[in-house]
Amino acid sequence: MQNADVARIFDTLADLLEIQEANPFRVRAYRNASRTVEGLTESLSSIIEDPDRTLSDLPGIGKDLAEKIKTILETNTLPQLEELKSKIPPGVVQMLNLPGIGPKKVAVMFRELKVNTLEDLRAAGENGQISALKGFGKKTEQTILENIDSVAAAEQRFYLSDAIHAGEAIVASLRELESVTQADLAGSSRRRKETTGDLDVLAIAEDSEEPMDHLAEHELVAQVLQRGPTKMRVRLHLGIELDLRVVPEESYGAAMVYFTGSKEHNIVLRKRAQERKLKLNEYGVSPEGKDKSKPVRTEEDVYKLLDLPWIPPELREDRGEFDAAESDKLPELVDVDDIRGDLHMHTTASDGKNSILEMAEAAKKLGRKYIAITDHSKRVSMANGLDAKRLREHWKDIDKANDEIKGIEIWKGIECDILEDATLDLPDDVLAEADWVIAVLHYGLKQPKDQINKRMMAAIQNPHVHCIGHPTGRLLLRRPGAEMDFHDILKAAADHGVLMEINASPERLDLSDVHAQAAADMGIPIVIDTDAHSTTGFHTMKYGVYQARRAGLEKKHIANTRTPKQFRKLLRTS
Ligand code: DGT
Ligand code: CA
Ligand code: CA
Repeated sequence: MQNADVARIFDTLADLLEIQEANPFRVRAYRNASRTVEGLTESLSSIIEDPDRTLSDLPGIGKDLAEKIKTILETNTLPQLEELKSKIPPGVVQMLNLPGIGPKKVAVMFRELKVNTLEDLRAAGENGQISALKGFGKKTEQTILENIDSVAAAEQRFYLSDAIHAGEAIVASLRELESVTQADLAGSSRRRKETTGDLDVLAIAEDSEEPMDHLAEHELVAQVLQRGPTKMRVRLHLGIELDLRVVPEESYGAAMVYFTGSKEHNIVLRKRAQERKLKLNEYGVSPEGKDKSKPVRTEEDVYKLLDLPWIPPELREDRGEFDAAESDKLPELVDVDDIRGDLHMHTTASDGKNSILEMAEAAKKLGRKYIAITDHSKRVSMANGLDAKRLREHWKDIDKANDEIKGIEIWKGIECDILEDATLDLPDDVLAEADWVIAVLHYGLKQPKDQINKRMMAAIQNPHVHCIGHPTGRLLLRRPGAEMDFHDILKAAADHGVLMEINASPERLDLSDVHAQAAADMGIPIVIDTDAHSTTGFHTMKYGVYQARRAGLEKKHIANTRTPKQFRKLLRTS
């Protein structure tokens, strides 16, 4: 939780209260608090930790709001917010994103038209019911109808892998155009955030019509939504929308910084500019009071004017990158070429599509020096999980494959379920024979926190477990992970010499960036694994590496950048 998250919660609370037509003074109190928090130059937690200071000294923050801030920092939410959310349908909250529509108008539509979803609202508009409301009109109704699709799409997020795949293809094709001298991906996918809202692309072109015509005709594009002289918005067949902006060469650096974001990072940059009597925006950096910008062709130019080294996009979240940059301690982020091993994958023995040898050959082609075959244990019956007997047979096959192939080591592994009752799915004497044991949660993810803690602790304390795989069990865009006391679990893992995985599968990316950073901070080696279920599944390694980069991790933090021999030295000796 950062200040910006707290501010956002207060803003949402104010919006929801306003939709409920609550007391305007209460609404204003939350809005003011949000502004105060957003404008702080230090973190709320640092104020709380300072014995000489108290939150209620901040303007607009009374005792009650100070308590609420503490609750948010501890629980990531507020009981009031959850209660309001349960009363106001999510579709109604989405209506706030319609241009020109604020909470007051949403309140009227919610009350008078009884609309619960954007589709309800569309129907009401098509029947002329919106324009019949007091304070609305034909024009407002028209604007609402025109923007419902965009608002509905904006709420939807996409896996980074899907977004980046399309975004990079479009950028590559723009670069080939005659009039285009440069094109790049910006926005959250350049920052490698695990999910993407929309794609942002910037280009320098002598003739802005050429790239726009090209985009309109691109095979990935389904529809042109807007087109102006230098800006265009399209929807791809994938469903995701993409903004293309054609930018003058001399402000390209400023535009790249601005549209790469994050918003939180940009806020700090603008503050630094102000401190230096400069104005920073997407067009450039200009001395205060003058319109003429200094030329900022590259991002380096922009950062330099703010007395900073260039900061890698993955770190631009206002999560400590400025302190690191100022003290010359920006990490040298791990690169996908640093990866030497891959220690989580499946074969036809459970739910994979290829044999042991096929997997090993494919991994070797990618330059891997060692892999672990980690098929499922028996609890995962729908994936044909292995019991002790089948597993031992399977390991004999791995021995055979190892003899047949040169240049890569194949380790005898298992992805062993941590059962609901906090026992492991296979007996200790079997696990003891493995080269590599990953313990994972698959079932009972909704168990109470205490039981999840107990399961994780039991796995970590088992002397044969080497690593916890996809630690929270979350599936992005589909289900949250299990609730657990993560800090305590990391502490135990550090104490027992258990490694933590970043599962590179694009729908998992588990550990998250924040969790991975916390684990590495505690000295826990991180393993980035593909969890490949076929030879084509190895390409996802880069997404795991991106996640590690967002966590600020270097080669030394990632266990599988080591040689097999060095890697073995990290393993607990049971
Ligand atoms: P997304 O699309 O939700 O995955 O996230 P982003 O980060 O790509 O956000 P987007 O597409 O709304 O805007 C692209 C960048 O433009 C964003 O990272 C920072 C910048 N930006 C957009 N709106 C604002 C704003 O209101 N203030 C500031 N400072 N920057 C903004
Ligand atoms: Ca975006
Ligand atoms: Ca955008």
